[in-house]
Amino acid sequence: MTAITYELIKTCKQTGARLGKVHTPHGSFDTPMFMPVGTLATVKTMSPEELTEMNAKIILSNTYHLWLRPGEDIIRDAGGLHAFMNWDKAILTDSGGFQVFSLSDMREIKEEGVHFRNYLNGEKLFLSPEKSMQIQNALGSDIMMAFDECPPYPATHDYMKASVERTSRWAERCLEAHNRKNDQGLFGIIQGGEFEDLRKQSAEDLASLDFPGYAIGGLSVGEPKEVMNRMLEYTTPLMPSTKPRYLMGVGSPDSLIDGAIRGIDMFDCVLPTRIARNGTCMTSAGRLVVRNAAYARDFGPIDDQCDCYVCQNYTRSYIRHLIKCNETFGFRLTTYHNLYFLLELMEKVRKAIREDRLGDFKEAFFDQYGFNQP
Ligand code: PRF
Ligand code: ZN
Repeated sequence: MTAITYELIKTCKQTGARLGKVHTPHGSFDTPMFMPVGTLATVKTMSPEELTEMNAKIILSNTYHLWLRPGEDIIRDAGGLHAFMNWDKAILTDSGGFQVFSLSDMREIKEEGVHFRNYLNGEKLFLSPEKSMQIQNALGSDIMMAFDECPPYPATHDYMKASVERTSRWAERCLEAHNRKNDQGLFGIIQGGEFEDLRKQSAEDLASLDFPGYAIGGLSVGEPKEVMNRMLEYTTPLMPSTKPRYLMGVGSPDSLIDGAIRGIDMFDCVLPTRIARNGTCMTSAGRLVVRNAAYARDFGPIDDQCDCYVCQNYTRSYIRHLIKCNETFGFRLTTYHNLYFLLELMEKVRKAIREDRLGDFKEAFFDQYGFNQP
């Protein structure tokens, strides 16, 4: 039995985008889908009830952070991550590799794994494919990610080739070490940076290992947007069409639409929650920095086209005041709105695919959001 299955419902005649459904042991979700990030077993400032209310069906959490605090043994003894955090829908956990690379400057990559220092206290640590699987098995996420290397941008072809080959060997070790295949699905991660030949090699290596889903990593790491779109166009046709495709760490509204058009089914990003906590909102007319003085006496909603709980009940003026005073409730309101905005955007994208008009939708959305401006 496989824990994760993908059902392709249709492709958009105008763009080729995919409408589908992913089935997990904790419920199904429609794709393309955005996954809110809850690194430390909480989507910062939101309760599970609020996430449910805004129609989130799957959230993401992190192996690395939960390993350090509170430790995977505590979460296993609590009955797994779902029980620990009171979230009964799907959870995806990232493998820890990316977090080690982005949080630690003291690290050494070896064939067996990565040696690095705990970013909290400097203690020496070691993470490997086997260790990542053991932690993710203890957490009990529905979708686990393979332990990979995401090299910084730009990297040389030589470095990237060695890295891709090691990531493929690590992927094989992950499959070997994963011992809850009946109720947890493990996704492989395609790397290769901006090099087509290496993307191809990575995609083929991983496809031969038959994972229940595949991610594209190593993008949105500082490269120009055109490079990301070109790599997606090149890579998604090399991925099995019967499995879900996940673009890691991408969550700006334009990239979600551009990704869906190139055949991506799943996305995650800290962007909506992170910018919310410094007073920035995503709206149908573009980004709005609600903490700006211009909104001091603005008694309208964050987005007059949004029907979320926040936009129905609170004004820009009030939210600005809360955030200027560092009041927690202000961060809750902007976080709620931003997540609602992206989940709603994906709902509109799915409707447009169903009706074969995602290209028209993109055009209209980009005009309104301001992406088509010179
Ligand atoms: N690998 C893993 N997690 C990730 C990435 C990756 O390449 C990215 C790159 N955008 C975000 N999160 N394991
Ligand atoms: Zn709203």
